[in-house]
Amino acid sequence: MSSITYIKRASQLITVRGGTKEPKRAQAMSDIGIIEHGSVVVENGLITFVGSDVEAERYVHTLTGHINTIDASGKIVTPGLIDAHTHIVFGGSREKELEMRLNGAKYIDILKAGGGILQTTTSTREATEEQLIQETSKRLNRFLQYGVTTVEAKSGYGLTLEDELKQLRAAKKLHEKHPVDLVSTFMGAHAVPVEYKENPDEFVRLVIEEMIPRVAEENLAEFCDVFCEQGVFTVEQSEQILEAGKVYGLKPKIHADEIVQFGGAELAAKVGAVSADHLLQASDEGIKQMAKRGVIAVLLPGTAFFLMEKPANARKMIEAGVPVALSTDRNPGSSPTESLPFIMNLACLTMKMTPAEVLTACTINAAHAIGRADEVGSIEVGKKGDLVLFDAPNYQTLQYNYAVNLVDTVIKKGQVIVEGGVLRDVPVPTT
Ligand code: IZC
Ligand code: ZN
Repeated sequence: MSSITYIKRASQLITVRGGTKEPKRAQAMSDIGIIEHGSVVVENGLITFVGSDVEAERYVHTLTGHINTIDASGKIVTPGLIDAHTHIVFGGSREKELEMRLNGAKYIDILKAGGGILQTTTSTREATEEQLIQETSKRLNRFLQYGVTTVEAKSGYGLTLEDELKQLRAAKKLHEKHPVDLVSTFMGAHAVPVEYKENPDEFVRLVIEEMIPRVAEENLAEFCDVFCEQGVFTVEQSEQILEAGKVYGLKPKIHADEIVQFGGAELAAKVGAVSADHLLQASDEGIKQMAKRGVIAVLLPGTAFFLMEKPANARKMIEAGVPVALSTDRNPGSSPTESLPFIMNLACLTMKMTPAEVLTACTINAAHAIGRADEVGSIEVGKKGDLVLFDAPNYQTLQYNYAVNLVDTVIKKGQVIVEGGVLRDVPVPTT
């Protein structure tokens, strides 16, 4: 039976069209393809019509079968938001770190002392795949309530072959069963586990020779990521890991220049990374090279906020022609939030991105950062019917109101998942 969803009378339809082939850069990031008084039609999960209300009425008259009509009067409609950088699959929690940090401890020192990522590694190793699925489903449900319909999910809290596979298998099952789509990244090089503390190169060898081939063989990830940072993985180790991933078809991503200027942006350009993420301390030369090579900057202003640091220089990157995406960085240590709309607020208020640039960064550019620009990230014919109705008459209102949730309706592949801000019954996936 065919299913038709017709969303009409949007005060503004924010299509973000025109960026499917290449991510939007510079001035093009401000071009969000607004249709005033616009309508969208989704048939069998895919968008089949985008245009004015008047044209839409004519189109809908040609259709047969039941039509689920949604009146978007007074609201804007955007593509489903995309979160291109999360560490969403994990066990345990780290709330004690806040008081430690308020007392002056630094995020990286907590890690070096065996806490931080290593603490989450202990609790993730203890969790079963089923427990990881249950915990992560709750986080995905919250993402949906914030209008997020696609998320990237990194491994990196297992740090043994079996525990990394467990995290990635959990993400794969969630992708199959939860309404949110997940895109997986292997990040075995997230931290050096305690058992390799005295011999980090041996751990790098394990990542390269055992983990990457197995992850690729089981088809559990599309990307490979590394925490390239002073005291974590060196530029040389990161390069070896990302090059090894490429041999197995895993596209490179990199946690770059978050805490100190370390050459991460330059390495991203050198290995042809799809994205370089964080970039708080990226050098001018690194930014230039990223622009030249087309590396997307995934900026995470929520992490800077939560760690009480100065955020990345988004304006400099946009002006240099680097395509910018935004993400929550959802993880239990440096960014415990699913609110991508709040990250959008922070991007405006702390990095001076404009409301239009911010929308591009959380839709089509984020889609490019996870290799999904041909399927999602804009409201264009042929793409998935992933849409959000925000209770705002124009897109500026979305950024003007901060830390409030203006999501009214979330539509995933043409199906209404969130209605009046409330999540409909989502079956909790099981293994
Ligand atoms: O658990 O702290 N930055 N990895 C790199 C993280 C943050 C996640 C964590
Ligand atoms: Zn991260």
